[in-house]
Amino acid sequence: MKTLKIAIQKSGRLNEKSVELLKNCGLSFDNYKSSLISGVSNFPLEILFLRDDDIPEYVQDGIADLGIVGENVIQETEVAVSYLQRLGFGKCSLKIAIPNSYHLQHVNELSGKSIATTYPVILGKFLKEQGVEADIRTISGSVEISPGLGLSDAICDLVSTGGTLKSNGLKPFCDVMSSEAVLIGRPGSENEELVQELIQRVQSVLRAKETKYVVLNVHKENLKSIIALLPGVKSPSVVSLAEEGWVAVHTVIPESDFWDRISQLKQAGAQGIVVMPIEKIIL
Ligand code: PRT
Ligand code: ZN
Repeated sequence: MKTLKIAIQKSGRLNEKSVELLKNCGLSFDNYKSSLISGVSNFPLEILFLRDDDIPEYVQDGIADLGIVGENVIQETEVAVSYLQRLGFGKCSLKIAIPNSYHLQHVNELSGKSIATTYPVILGKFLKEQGVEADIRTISGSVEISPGLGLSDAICDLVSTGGTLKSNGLKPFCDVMSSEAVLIGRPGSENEELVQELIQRVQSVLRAKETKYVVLNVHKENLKSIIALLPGVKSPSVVSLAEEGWVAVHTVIPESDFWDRISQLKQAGAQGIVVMPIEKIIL
């Protein structure tokens, strides 16, 4: 059987979460910072540790079967890879930002202005779509200091908290794209079965992350209204308690509206609510 290869970032913002995801998939491997490749002992898989910029091409060219990388890098490198799964981490937006002293209202007003970026391909497409003719200045890093140095009027860079823009006297002007880490693959991979097995493991970990396991006690007279509030994978399990008239309800609740649901449950008579993380959900 062929050994699959997955490329992940060697160091940087996506490394830790990528390693954590693979470990949560039950894969056992050493994560030595010095090595470029690591074998997985309990799955036919090798992990390649690379610079994120190289990952899309490695996958496109078949050097790796799979990769974990930000959408921004995929779009910028313009490679032919398929998105297999959005991973929910590394979230950020590519934004055009302008100095605080500028009072621009509409994207059109960027015409004739210079914009420094490390994303000339994505920015070029965006400006074309908007019908804006601006001067794109491609630089290799520290984009945020370029207006201050007089190198450009505006910048186009990734933003997550907005702190970098703020501390450089810049403000967001418009969104170019939003991005998160994605699992990518190559259409028609020779080892489709193993790829599918890995995707299923990844999806079961992601599903589990989106939900919490909840156990609560309720008097039988309130059980109906509690059940009406619960989604569950199917229906909740109801277990009798030693105390007459009381039951324990076991269920899963989506992380997204968790606190709202808990307060509704309390109002409906739930007591002794215990919340636990879920490791995997296999459908
Ligand atoms: O060495 P290698 O080439 O592998 O890494 P890198 O330095 O190119 O990338 P790295 O590790 O910085 O980022 C990897 C990926 O993380 C990016 O491609 C994005 O998909 C994602 N990501 C998420 C971010 C950010 N958030 C982010 N905030 N990448 C970069 N930033 C930078 C941004 O460029 C700016 O300098 O953080 C600064 C802004 O952050 P805030 O929080 O101040 O807004
Ligand atoms: Zn990079």
